[in-house]
Formats: sequence, C-alpha cells, structure tokens
Amino acid sequence: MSNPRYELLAEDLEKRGVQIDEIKSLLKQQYIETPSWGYGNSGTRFGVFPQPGAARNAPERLEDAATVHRYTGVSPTVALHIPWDKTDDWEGLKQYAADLGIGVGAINPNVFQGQEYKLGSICNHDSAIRRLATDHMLECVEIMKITGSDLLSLWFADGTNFPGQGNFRKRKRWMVECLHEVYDALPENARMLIEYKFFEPAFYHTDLPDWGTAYVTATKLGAKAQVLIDIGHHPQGTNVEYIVAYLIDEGKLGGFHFNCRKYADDDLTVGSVNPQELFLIYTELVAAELDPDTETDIAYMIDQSHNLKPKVEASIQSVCNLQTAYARALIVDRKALADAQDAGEIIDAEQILQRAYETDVRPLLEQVRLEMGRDPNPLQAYRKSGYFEKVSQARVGGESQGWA
Ligand code: PSV
Ligand code: MN
Repeated sequence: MSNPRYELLAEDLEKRGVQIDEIKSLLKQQYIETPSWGYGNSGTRFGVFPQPGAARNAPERLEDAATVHRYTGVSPTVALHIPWDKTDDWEGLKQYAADLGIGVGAINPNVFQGQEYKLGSICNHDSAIRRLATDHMLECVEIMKITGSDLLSLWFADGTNFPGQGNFRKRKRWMVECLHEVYDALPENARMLIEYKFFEPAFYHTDLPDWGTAYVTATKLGAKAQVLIDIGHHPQGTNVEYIVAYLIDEGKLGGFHFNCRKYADDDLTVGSVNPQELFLIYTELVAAELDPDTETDIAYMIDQSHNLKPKVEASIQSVCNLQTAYARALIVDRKALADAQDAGEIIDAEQILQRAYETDVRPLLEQVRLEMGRDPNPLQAYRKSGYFEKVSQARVGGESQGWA
C-alpha cells in the first residue's frame, strides 16, 4: 500500500513529533470548492481565446467540476455564478450535480456585467438600479433554498473613476441598506460572504476596497455576514497572512478565493508565483484549526478563470497546490514555534517555518491519495483518462452561456 519514499518521510516526520495519522486524516478532509466560471471560455479585456472542450453551459461545467473531484477527491462542490449558470430547472441542476457525485456550493450573484450596472449596483445613485441589484440578490437567495447552498458570496464592482463622481457617504449608506434587505432574507444557517477588492474595474475609488471596510460592513449586518479574502485583491506587498489571522481572531473570516497574482487581480494558478506566501497563509489557517479555543468555518474556494491553460487541468493543478500548502503547514512544529516566539528567538522561529516549507511533501500526498482510493498523480491520471478528447469532440458549436 505504501512506497519507500513515503516510509522515509513518515519516519522523519515522526522524529520531528508530527502525528502522521492525524495529519493524513486532516488532509483527507480538506475541501476545496471549484468555480463553475473556471470551466467556460473567458478572457481578458483584450480578447478571448476559446478552447476546445470548454464547457458551454451549467451542466457541462458541473461535469468538469465532477471530473476534478474524481481525480483529486477533495473538491466535492462547485460554486455557481448567476446568471452565467442560470437555469429554469434548479431542482434538475441540483439532481444532475448529485448524479455526478458533487454538490452545489456558494451562489454568486452577478451585479457587475449588465449594462444597467455601468454606474454601479448597490451604490448606484439611481434607486431603481439599487432595487434591481437587490432583487437579483434576493433571487439568488431563493436559488440557495432550492440548491441547498448555505453561502451567498458577494462581490461588487461599485466604485468611481473620477474625483467628484460620487458621494462617498451616500454610497456607503445605500450599500448597507441594500445588504440589510438581503441579509434579512438569508435562509437559516446560511451566511453572506463579503468580498473586497482594492481597484478594478473602478480606478479612482472602490466602495469595498479592503478587509477593513468589508469587516465594518459585515459587522453592521450581523453574525451571518463575514469577510471573504480573494488573494488577488490586494495592493502589492500586502501581508495577507496577517489579515487572515486578524479576521479569524475576530470571528469574521468566512471564505477564501484562492488564486495568485503578480501585479493585480491576475487569476493565476494558486501558489504559482508565490508558494511561500500561500504556505504562510495556510500556516495561519492551520494554527486556528488546531486551536481548541478558536472556532472557524471557512469556505475554501478557488476563483480562477484560465484562458491559456486547459481549464480542467488547471483546476486539478490548483487543488494539488492547495494540498501541498496545507500539508506543509500541517507539519510545522507548533510547540517549538510557540517556544521560540516566547523566548524571542527570531532565527529559530523562522527556521521552524522554513523547515516545514522546504519539506518535500509529495510522498505524503501520494500516500493520502492512495488511501482515499485515488490515483497518486491526479493530473497524469486525468490526462490518461481521455476526458478532454471526449468533451472536445462532444462540445462543438451550440450556444455558450456565461462569461464569454
Ligand atoms: C472579481 O474580480 C471576482 O474576484 C469576484 O469574486 C467575482 O465573482 C469573480 O472574480 C468573477 O470572475
Ligand atoms: Mn473573487
């Protein structure tokens, strides 16, 4: 059942005081949601490069998400974006997902793409547009009730491009007023996640630019509202792991949009440019997870739309990168770290993290996958499966519903 590389690593980790069975069990419970919009054609504002086999509609996007889950074993749900995934048979779509072995996850209203939202949605000066945006979110709440989703994931493109264009304080109040109405309609046990982004598409000001404004807004609304961190939505150099720790400590970290950035919201593969930052983020997440006095309920989601990489492969690669970051964070010697911190031993503390980060955890993940009944190399197994060739032949022509 196991291989010599794994035996060697397990022996080394046990010497370091790592409880290997506990870590394997946590790795098997890892849960990464993939986004439906990562499976359809998309692009940049300069162009779209359609791909063979790209999913054209919600059922095809579910098929791709189920395929990613089949090979990774840790991505059992898919986030939907409305109206990109709109259907007149939500029961049927939910059943189709279940038949494929996955579930419907977060529901993401889209109040940024329609022409009516040119000057904003819930911060628009026109009350009729604010009504439209609020009604769309309420419609998404109804969809949640049918699909059984317990997350309403909100992002707003609202902002202005020029000084004087908008009244900041009025916009702030309009936003809270609209969100209150939606908050009050949330199903029991459901949560509202508020995502911030410091710029783009607005270039002068954004109504929810950072974790602080998202935090204040969520706090005004109540316990069911929390903050969602999208890694790509920060200015250069922001210490995202500190934001993670801070929000967890305030009980306000509700979810993650994993991706990676070099310059801005680049939608690159999570952990591709900044694997160490991802590890440090996971180090904070694991610290909270292992702390019996800290309660967390964090939705781990990927938010990437690949237009150069093959989409299903990119999703599998992303999930694997998240497994790597989680595994490395799990093997940090927490006791030694706490002791070094308490003693003011800076070099020791840093080296404890570095030792975990530099550990090759591939044999551990391969073993975990084998024990989960999956192939130890998900990407290779997927490539051999013939899925891509099959959908490339089947998905030809027809109407495409979604981003592009
Ligand atoms: C906005 O840039 C964002 O991160 C939000 O989460 C949207 O829902 C998503 O991207 C759309 O691609
Ligand atoms: Mn996002």
